[in-house]
Amino acid sequence: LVAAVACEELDFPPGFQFGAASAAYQVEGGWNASDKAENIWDRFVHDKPHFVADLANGDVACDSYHLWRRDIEMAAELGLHFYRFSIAWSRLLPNGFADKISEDGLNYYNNVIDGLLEKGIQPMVTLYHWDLPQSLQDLGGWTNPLIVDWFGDYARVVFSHFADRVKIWITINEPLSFCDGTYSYGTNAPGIYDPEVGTYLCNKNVLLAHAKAYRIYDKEFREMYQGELTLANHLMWYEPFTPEDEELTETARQYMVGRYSHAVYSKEGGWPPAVEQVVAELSKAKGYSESTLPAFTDEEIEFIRGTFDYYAVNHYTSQLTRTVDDGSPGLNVEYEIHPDWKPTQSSWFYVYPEGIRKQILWLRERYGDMKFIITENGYSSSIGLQDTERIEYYKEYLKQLLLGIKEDGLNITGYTAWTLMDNFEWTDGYNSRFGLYEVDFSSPERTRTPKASAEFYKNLIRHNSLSIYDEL
Ligand code: GBH
Repeated sequence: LVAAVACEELDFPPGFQFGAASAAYQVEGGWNASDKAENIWDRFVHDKPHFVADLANGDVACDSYHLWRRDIEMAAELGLHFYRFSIAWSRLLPNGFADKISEDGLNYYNNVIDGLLEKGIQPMVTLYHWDLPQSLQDLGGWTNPLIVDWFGDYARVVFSHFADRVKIWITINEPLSFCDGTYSYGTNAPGIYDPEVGTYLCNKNVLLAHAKAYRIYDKEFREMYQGELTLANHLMWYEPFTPEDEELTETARQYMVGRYSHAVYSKEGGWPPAVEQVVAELSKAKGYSESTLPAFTDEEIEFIRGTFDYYAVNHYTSQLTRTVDDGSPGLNVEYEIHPDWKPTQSSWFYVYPEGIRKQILWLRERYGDMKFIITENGYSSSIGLQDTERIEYYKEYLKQLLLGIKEDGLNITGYTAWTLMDNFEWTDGYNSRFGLYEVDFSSPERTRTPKASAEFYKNLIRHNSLSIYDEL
């Protein structure tokens, strides 16, 4: 009896959905195939190759542009309920604008979508995973407010061609990673360092662009297709170093997560007050005449507020936050790693399973009860098929999600492993590997081989339970 109870505790709720994810630039290759136009990652890796480890690039990557049949076969081997992939804007709309739709682009994504559905796998589609058409970057990219309409037009093209078969959508993946990554750190394409102004222009336009796509779907497609949309946020959980650090830790969370969530998910909308305060203080100290965080009008606040059907959680890791009270303006926090947290192959990434549960509880507390889908979670290792550490990682993080579901009553309905196969890990090139399948990047065939974790994931899905692993 005891064993039976213990077993049940490790079951996922009936109907829980498991998937795996990828992103266009990281897997497709075919960077100039047919009429595909250049995007900001193509430009970045060709013009500034030293930004990427080993001068690697995604020109060929996993060659999924040609090998998509094998990708679908892998998804089927794993028994995935859904496969999350992204559409390359510049493959579908070579001009960036909706004036010209690529036939080959349409065919490619139709093939992937239909191929998945034939195997009973639901497509989950991301509209934007960081690969802006270069032509739009040349007009200012995410800092130009017109991008709200450009993105809306792109979204409408995508919906009108694919929304009959795609029911679950992510408009924009991790604005934190590409707004802050580009403008605050200069390490993301297009690598323009402008932390005081650029980052916040990007923030505002991203939120409006997301809302635009959502409103277009609402008005023109929802009645017919009944899909679900939101944006996906990268959530790094912040844990206070000591109880005295709690207050500033909360500000850090608002800066990191609230900046991309409050406008969409909170009752009142707009920027989180703590973020307004931090940026206003900093701007004043730097001599700007007003805050460099662009204000929202009342109409904009209403336009963005409530544009979600679920919350998309991309979570990998946590950090400790420690107050440095040196009286300087802005957010006086230092970020550290707990000595017990195990490192991974990625410099930013340490293992702290409890963080994922705490992060989602925080979201529910701030924004109310809603449906959560884990849209990315996974482990970074070096090359190798015997990836026991990845299996450990999945078990531990999934166990925390089960605790969140069963003990806290969190409404988590799905989980997405990042990633189906090893791929181009942005500025880490091909050194950090997150795949369930290994990819041989030295072979022209880009041979894919299941790792031990693929077998683990397959069994987990088949049993809908972690109970098959007695060592838990
Ligand atoms: C996600 O980003 C992405 O959605 C996905 O494309 C990516 O492959 C996956 O996770 C794994 O990284 O090296 O100090 O400049 C997760 C958040 C944002 C973490 C960018 C690494 C670079 C930090 N990532 N960040 S640094």
